[in-house]
Amino acid sequence: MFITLEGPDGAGKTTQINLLASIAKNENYLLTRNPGGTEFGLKLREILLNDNSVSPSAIAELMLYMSDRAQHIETVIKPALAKNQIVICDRFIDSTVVYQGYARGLNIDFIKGLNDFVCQGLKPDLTFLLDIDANIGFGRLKSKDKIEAEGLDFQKKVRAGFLELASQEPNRFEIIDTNALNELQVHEKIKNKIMTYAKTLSFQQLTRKTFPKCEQSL
Ligand code: Z5A
Repeated sequence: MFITLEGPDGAGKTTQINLLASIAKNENYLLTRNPGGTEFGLKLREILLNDNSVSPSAIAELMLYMSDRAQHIETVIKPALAKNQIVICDRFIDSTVVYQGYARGLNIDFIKGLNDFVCQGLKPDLTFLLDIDANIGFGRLKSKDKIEAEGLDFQKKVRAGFLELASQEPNRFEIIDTNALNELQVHEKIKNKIMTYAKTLSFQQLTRKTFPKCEQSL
């Protein structure tokens, strides 16, 4: 099972990944992130978000996020899924479509095609969209990295982009409105959904093994 957390800046993804770590201890989970889920990715992350001495163009930035993802999938995500681990990733393909596509203005279909190429058929089973009003999310940030420094209008495009993607794939996305929920309330919602989803999956796998001819009706 491959789960991703997405959302505008300040929506609480990092907080939720940390809270999930508390239930992940005894389970077969891997918690990871984009960008920066590998040693190579950490170097790219520094260039992309913190190093103010360089300014990659929008296309160069896109390619760096894709490089980070390619390495991450090959060396971390695929091996973990092959060991039947539940992989939970802080940001993934949707962030690229939203930040480099909807917000920076690069071609969205081209980015989706690049994602398909880099992911080699891998797609999240379930994506939590932590939705937040851009003003509130932006107000929560204590310090701002290079992308967050783009400002409030950029954040508004980001939020609208995520909501648009969620409307295109309602079966994959689970939207959580975090505007009026505290950190633990959001955590409960995420945890419950993951537990329910995991049970449904194991039930389906068991049924497929026992009644293979029923597979199409599942
Ligand atoms: N990016 C991209 O452009 N293209 C791509 O393909 C990918 C990424 C993969 C990653 O930075 C950046 O890379 C990101 C998009 C871009 N944009 N930026 N910057 P990151 O991973 O370091 O940053 P982030 O994912 O945006 O995290 P963040 O900005 O730190 O926000 P967050 O993780 O969503 O929020 P948080 O750190 O958990 O919480 C922020 C504060 O709010 C903190 O004080 C919490 O205690 C508080 N908080 C959290 N939840 C709540 C609730 N429910 N109520 C009240 N207060 C809360």
